[in-house]
Formats: sequence, C-alpha cells, structure tokens
Amino acid sequence: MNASTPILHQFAISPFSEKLRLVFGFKRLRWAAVEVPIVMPKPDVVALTGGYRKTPILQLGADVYCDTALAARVLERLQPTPTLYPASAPLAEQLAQWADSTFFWSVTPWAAQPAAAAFTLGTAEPSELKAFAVDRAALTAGMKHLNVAESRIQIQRHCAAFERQLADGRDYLFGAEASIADFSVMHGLWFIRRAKPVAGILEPYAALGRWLDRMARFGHGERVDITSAEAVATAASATTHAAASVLPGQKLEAGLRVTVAATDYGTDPVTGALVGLDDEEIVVRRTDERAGTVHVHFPRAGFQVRQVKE
Ligand SMILES: N[C@@H](CCC(=O)N[C@@H](CS)C(=O)NCC(=O)O)C(=O)O
Repeated sequence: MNASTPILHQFAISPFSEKLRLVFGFKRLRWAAVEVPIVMPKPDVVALTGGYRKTPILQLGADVYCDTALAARVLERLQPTPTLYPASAPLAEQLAQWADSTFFWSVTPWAAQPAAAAFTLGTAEPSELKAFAVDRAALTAGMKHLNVAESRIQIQRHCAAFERQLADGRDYLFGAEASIADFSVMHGLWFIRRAKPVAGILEPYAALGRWLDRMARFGHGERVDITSAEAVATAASATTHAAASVLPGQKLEAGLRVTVAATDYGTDPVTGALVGLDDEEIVVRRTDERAGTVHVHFPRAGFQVRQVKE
C-alpha cells in the first residue's frame, strides 16, 4: 500500500461496509482494509474521527470521511468511471438515502432474529451476542424498532416493488447502468441472504435474485489488509489535507469551534475547528495525540453542525 491508497475501516459482517466493498469492486480500485471492533470501545476509530463510531469510515491520508453517502462520493472523485451517479438515474441518491435508512431498519429485525443471529453476526457465543445487543441498544436508544412480524411485512412489500422494477429485464434498478441506489439496496438484502435460516423470504423474487447475483459479481476490488495502528500512523505522517473551504452564506465562518453530530442514531458529537462547509459537506479540523491533525468530513444530509458557545 502507498500513501494514496484509500483505507476502509470496516468489519466483515457490516452491511454498510459491504456497500463500499462492492463499490471498490465496481470501480476496480485497490484499497486497504482495517478490521474494526464490532462493538465499543474502538480507540483507533475514535483517534481518527474524534467521536464518530459508526462503521465504515473511509480514510485518505489525514482526511477521514464519515458516512457511506459521502464516502461513495469521494470514491467517485478518486475513480470517476464507471460512475455511481449516471445522468440516466437522477433519483439514485434519493433512493439510496431511503435504502440506507427506512429499508435498512426494515430488514435488521428479520436478519437478527434469534433463529438467524448466529449467522448474521458470525458468532453463536452467548456473551458476544449479548455484548452486541447491549451495544446496539445504546447506539439506537430512542429509536422505535419493528418487531420480526412487522419486519417480514415490510421486506415483502419492498422486495415486491424491486421485483416489479426489474420485471422488464433491466440489469440495474434504474436501467442499463448501475447507480449508488443499487449498492444501497444491495447491502440490506446481502444481510438477509447471509442469515441463512431466514433467507428464504427472498425466494419468491426471481428477478431480484438475479440482480443480487449480478451485484455480488462486482466483487471487492483489490484488497490488502492492514492494522489500525498502520492506518493511524498513515494519518500522522500525512502532510496535506484535501482542499476545503467555508462558502459564503453558510452562516458559520471558518475557524469557529463547532460540533458535528448525526441526527438519527450514533449521535456522538465530533468537536473541532470548522474548515469546510458547503451544501454537501462539513469538514472539521482536530488534533489527536496519535493521529495528528486530521480533517474529519461529514455529509450535510443526516448531520447537524452547531457552533460551540464558549
Ligand atoms: N448512515 C451510516 C450508517 C452506518 C451504520 O449504521 N453502520 C452500522 C454497521 S453496518 C454501525 O455503525 N453499527 C455500529 C458500529 O459499527 O459501531 C452510513 O451510511 O455510513
């Protein structure tokens, strides 16, 4: 790996990580994988982000990108072809946003039900299953979850709609070209497919099954595995950051001390100096004793930036 190799901090059973692993495959990129802990604590993740703990995160030197919606945009900049945002699919990002939220939370109760949890989580060890349940309950405190019966109904509604969308023989959800929407819908269905004892829920949808196989064939690109210590050292030794600026009219000025936090779940705030703000992205600068000066990037969609009142 060299200094410009993108690093994905991810773990094997994570659907959102699978979304980006497939994007690496789609774009035939070479990337480095760091395996992060499935539950807190995650000291090396937090050294890089300053508090954000969701998975995955994308690192390019001393720039750290939170949330897969933004990370996908960054991978598009690195490797524009094939595009994730074809002109033929103007609603691709909107459908992806729905799939990453409403659809994802519709499938998780089904995939994590007791009959399948050992497959979904890759362990049958009661203490690990318990630790996972406790960690995720804290992560999503305040959210209302569907029960398994409600999850089944929603999965069936959504899969029937995907099946109708694909019924004319198109290769991808919006037609002949794949888009970010395909990758966002894919990772939730990948989660169900891995949950073998309950994966039969997908069987009635033949065109969707062929689409899933087609998506899986993108593979994961060229992956090398590195340790989190190597990734932190890569950040510490980087001397430049991606260009960032605060656009006029954004009501906050460069250099202000701000917090940035997700608005849905996993809302741990990141505090730093504002260095970038436009309609798409928020960038803060913070210094960590091991990772050095890091720029942490968030999408505007799904995040709030607020000035810290001293
Ligand atoms: N909107 C986020 C969602 C990411 C997400 O919820 N990831 C799950 C894992 S698939 C997570 O963070 N779980 C808790 C954790 O890994 O600490 C994104 O697109 O990156």
